[in-house]
Amino acid sequence: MTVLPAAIALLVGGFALASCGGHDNGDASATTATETTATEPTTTTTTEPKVEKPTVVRIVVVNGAPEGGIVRKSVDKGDRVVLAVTSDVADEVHLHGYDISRDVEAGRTVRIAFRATLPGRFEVELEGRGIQIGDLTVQA
Ligand SMILES: [Cu+2]
Repeated sequence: MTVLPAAIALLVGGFALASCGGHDNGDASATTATETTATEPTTTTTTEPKVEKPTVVRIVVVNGAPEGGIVRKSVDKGDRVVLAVTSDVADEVHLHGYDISRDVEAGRTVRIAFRATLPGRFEVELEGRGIQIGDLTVQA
C-alpha cells in the first residue's frame, strides 16, 4: 500500500521529465495518477489486464433434444465463451473442434468454459445420442 504510490510517483515523475522536462506540474500529475491507478491494480488477475465477461451460450435439452432447435451462436475469435448445457437426460456434451467433452447428469447443467482461439464453425453434440444441440461460429 505504501510502496505502490511511491513507485507510481517515481514513474510519473520520470514521464514528466522525459516528455516535457516539466517543472512545477509534476505534483499535479503525480496525484491524479495515484488516484486512477489505485482503483485498478487491486484486482489479482495476472493473465488478464481487465475482467472480461464471457459470452454464455445456453442450451436446454428436453427429451434428449435441444429446446427450440439447435442453438446457434457466433462469437469473435479470442472471446471467452461459457457453454452451459442443461439436460434432462444423462449424456456427454461434446464441443467439436476444441474437442472438449463433459458428462452431464440428467436434470443438471454442465458448463464448459473456454477461449475461442480457433476460428471456424463447430458442432456441439450430445455425444451418446449423436444429436447436435449447438452450432458455434468463431469469427476470425
Ligand atoms: Cu461429438
